[in-house]
Amino acid sequence: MAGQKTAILSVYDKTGLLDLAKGLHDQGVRMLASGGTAKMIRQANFPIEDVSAITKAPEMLGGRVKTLHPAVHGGILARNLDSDSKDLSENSIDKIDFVVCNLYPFSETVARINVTIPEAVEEIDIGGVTLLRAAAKNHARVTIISDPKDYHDFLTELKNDGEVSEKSRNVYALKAFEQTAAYDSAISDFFRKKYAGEGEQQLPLRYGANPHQKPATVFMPNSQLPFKVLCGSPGYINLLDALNAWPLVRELSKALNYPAAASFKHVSPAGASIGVPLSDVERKVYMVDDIDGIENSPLAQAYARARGADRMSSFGDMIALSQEVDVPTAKIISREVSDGVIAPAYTQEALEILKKKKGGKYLVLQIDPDYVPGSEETRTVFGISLRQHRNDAQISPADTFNTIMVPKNSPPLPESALRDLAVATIALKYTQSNSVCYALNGQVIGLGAGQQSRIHCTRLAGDKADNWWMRFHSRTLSLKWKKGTKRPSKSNAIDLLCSGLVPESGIERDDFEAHFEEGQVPQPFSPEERKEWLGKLEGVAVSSDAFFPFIDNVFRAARSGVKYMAAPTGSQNDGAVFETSEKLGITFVEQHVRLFHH
Ligand code: 93A
Repeated sequence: MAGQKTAILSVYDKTGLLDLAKGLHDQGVRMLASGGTAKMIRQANFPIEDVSAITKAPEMLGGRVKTLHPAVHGGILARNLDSDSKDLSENSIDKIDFVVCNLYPFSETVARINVTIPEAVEEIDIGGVTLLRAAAKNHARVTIISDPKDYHDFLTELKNDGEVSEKSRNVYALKAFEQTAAYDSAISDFFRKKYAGEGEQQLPLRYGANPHQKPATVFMPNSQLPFKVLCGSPGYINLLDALNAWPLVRELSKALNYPAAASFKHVSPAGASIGVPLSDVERKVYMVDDIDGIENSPLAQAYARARGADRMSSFGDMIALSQEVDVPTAKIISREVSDGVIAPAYTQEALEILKKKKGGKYLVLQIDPDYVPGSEETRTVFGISLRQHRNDAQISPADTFNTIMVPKNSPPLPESALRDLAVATIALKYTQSNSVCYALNGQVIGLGAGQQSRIHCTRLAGDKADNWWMRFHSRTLSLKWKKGTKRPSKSNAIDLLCSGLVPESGIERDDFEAHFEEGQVPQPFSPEERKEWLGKLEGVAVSSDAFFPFIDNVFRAARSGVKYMAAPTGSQNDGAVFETSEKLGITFVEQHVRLFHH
């Protein structure tokens, strides 16, 4: 029939098929279909031809080849070009106008428990994917219907207008492309689990964020994982920590040309530092005064500082180290409560030490130091995908902190301030927002993470910096521990003392006293003692991941010895913030890049 349109139908899900066949028949469309599809339509007494009517070849290989034929794909892919028409007529092929197809249920099949590989293989649709893809490719002329939900609108349009509009064809083509993409990723997901060596391209995890969140896995779609598991087995949160902590230390080390370390908990740093040499007092405060060889290991000193910044938060940490891990660093790690470590390399001896930790279950990851992630990152939240350009903003002590807002005509910042602002700012880049960080001596001394209010961040970080400094007070340094007191118990008692929370009575008081030698329980700090000692904290640098909306932040920072502040600008109160900083003797630097991180 001249001008008659032709449709190919090949559907696994036969929902709505007879209504569709009726509609197409009513519109005078010639219908061709694969075996089961044709059978159902024929039984309903609509005129239908088998695909073999045009291919002149039977379905074969038990259905593996049904529609794969030039008579089908030539008819679908031909454009309205003379050369294409010539090719078709020389091969006696008719153009196809509509393709209706949906695929074998691969995902449903592999979701079954104990599905075998041969069973899964049989559900890999080849001809259907080819129909979808060919028709979608030629959507300039061909309509591809891949979802039974679209039958109604498709038929309505055909009935009313006698054809399908370009706009509809575009939308249907997009849907078909999305379907083949999802189908292929379901197939590769299945075979990645079966064939990719464990730990190479994928790794099953015990569970996700919580024990009931199973199954859980880590994988790379197109390449090997950039890390190896040398000991233990990583958990989901371990990896979230490691994959934030590693880029932090790599960046810190590159920016400041020092070995760097970070101690992570719940996807924020508890501490981060470069390997500035430790003084004797610092070694004592950080509980590393008995580590042999630490003075010759900048990496060990970096970790001592990162771990020592906030020992309470670092309890059970995930550690990142920028360089090959040596024995002094491994020795510090070996006696702390910690979950795991990620580093580019380990000396044999250091690795042996770490492998003995936690009864052989300590997590040791080796990261490829040359691995660079792609520029885009995608995550799914509540079933919805979000994609963004990775935060590859560069923070450098030489370039990031040059715009001094106050005091006017201020000389360039000293090296130490640039270093500390860089440490604080790079730490924030990998901290859950809102975040504010205080740094001194090349290390984080107080970090406030994940607070919805900026002032709460500034206070939290400031209180941590104060607590850190109270640990340097002679009273804290000369505590007389009862023999056998464990390191975490010492940290807890020190934290109570330094935070001004020493219990006065009751069983909490008994518990506190139990850590000290007879008659050596420390006196709490009086408000005057605290004020006097905190007054000696000076030269501190503060960075913020976004602007300070109110001057209260400056007031709070000034109370913890802050001399340098860096933050993005853009608040209505910028002027007041600068003015307040100047009055309090603080140099305020504009840091041009907002650094929210989630
Ligand atoms: O095994 S296949 O990949 N080989 C083919 O040539 C082929 N053509 C269509 N499967 C093929 N199909 C699929 O058959 C379609 O995607 C559809 O899911 C199914 C419809 O088969 P039937 O019409 O026999 O029920």
